[in-house]
Amino acid sequence: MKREPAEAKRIQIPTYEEVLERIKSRYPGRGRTLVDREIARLQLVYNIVMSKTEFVRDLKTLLSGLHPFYKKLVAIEFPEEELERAIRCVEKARRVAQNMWEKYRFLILASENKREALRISAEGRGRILSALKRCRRGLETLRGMVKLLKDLPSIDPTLKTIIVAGAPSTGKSTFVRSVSRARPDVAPYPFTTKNVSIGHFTAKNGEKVQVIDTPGLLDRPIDQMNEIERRAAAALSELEGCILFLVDPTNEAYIDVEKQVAILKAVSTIIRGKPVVVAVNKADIAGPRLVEEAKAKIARELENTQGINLAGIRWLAAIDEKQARELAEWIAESIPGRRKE
Ligand SMILES: Nc1nc2c(ncn2[C@@H]2O[C@H](COP(=O)(O)OP(=O)(O)OP(=O)(O)O)[C@@H](O)[C@H]2O)c(=O)[nH]1
Ligand SMILES: [Mg+2]
Repeated sequence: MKREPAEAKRIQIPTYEEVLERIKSRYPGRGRTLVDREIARLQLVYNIVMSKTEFVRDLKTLLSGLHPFYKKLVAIEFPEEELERAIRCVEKARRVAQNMWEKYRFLILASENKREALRISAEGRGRILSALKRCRRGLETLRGMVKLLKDLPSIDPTLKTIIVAGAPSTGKSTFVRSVSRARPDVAPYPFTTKNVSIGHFTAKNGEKVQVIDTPGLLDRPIDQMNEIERRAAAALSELEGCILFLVDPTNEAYIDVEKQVAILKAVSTIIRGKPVVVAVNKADIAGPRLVEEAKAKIARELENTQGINLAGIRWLAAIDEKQARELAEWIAESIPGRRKE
C-alpha cells in the first residue's frame, strides 16, 4: 500500500535526553521493600525505553510504502545506509532492553543482600540506557528525516500531472502561480525555488490537474547536480505526467538558449519517454523575433536527440494568467489519463 509522507505527523521520535527526563520524572521513590523498589526502577527504565522506541515499527512501514519520488527526495538528504543504521540501532536497543529486563529482574530477586541488589539494579538500568545512548545520533537523523517528510508536498500519483522544469529564472514559479492557487516565491534572481511544490487547477472538462514547481536546473550531468537540482531531477524521473520545459529567450536570461536546451538533453536519460512540451516564455518582453529564433534553435537542437518525446514547442507569457491557463489546459488535454494505483 502506498504511504503518504504526511503520515509522518503521527510518528514521534524522542531524543535520548527526552527519554532520560521521562525516566527521572517517574522514578519510584521509597515506601516499599528495597528489592521491590529496585525491580520497579528497572521496570520503569525498560517500559519507557520500549514505549519511546515503539515508533520504529510505524516508521519502517511508512518508509517501505513511500512512493519512489519521496524515497528519492529523502535519500538526497539522508542516505539509505544512514537511515538503515539508525533503525537497526533502535531495534537493537529494544532487544537489549527486553533481555536486560528479564535477566536483571531475576538477578535482583536472587541477590543476597541490599548492597548487591542495588549494584545489580544499577547495572541492569545502565546496560539498557547505554544501548539507547548508542543511538543518540541515529535518533537525531530519524527526527530530521521525519521532519522532512512532514513538510513534503502531498502529491497524488493518480492525478494528471504537469511537471514544470527549466533553467533558473525561466518563469516556472510564475507559471504555477498563474494557473493555480499555489503561491511559490517568484523573484528576479536565480535559484529562488529550493524545493518541489505543488498547485492544482480544474480543467474545463472538470478534471483535477496537479502542477509541480521545481528548482532551476543547470547544464551539467545528473551526477554533478547539487542537492537542490537533484530535487528537480527526482520529480522529472519519478513522477508520471507531462513535462513543461520553460525557456527564457531574452538577452537577460541566466544562461543562453542553447545551454537551456542542453539541460533538457542532459535529463533525457531520466525522464524515460514522458511527453515534453517546450514553451518559450516571457513572450511579452522578448518580442516575436527572439521567440521565433528560440523556437527554431530548440527544434534544431532537439531534432536528433534520442529519448525526448516532444509533444510540442509553444510560446508563452507565463505572467499573463489567461495565456498560462490556456497552455495548461492544452497540455492537460494532451496527457493521457492517469490510471488509478
Ligand atoms: N515579463 C515577464 N517576466 C516573467 C515572466 N515569467 C517570469 N517572469 C519574471 O522572471 C523572474 C523569474 O521568475 P520565477 O517565476 O521566479 O522563475 P523560476 O523559473 O521559478 O526561477 P527559479 O525558482 O529561481 O529557478 C521574475 O522576476 C518573474 O516576474 C513572463 O512571462 N514575462
Ligand atoms: Mg521558482
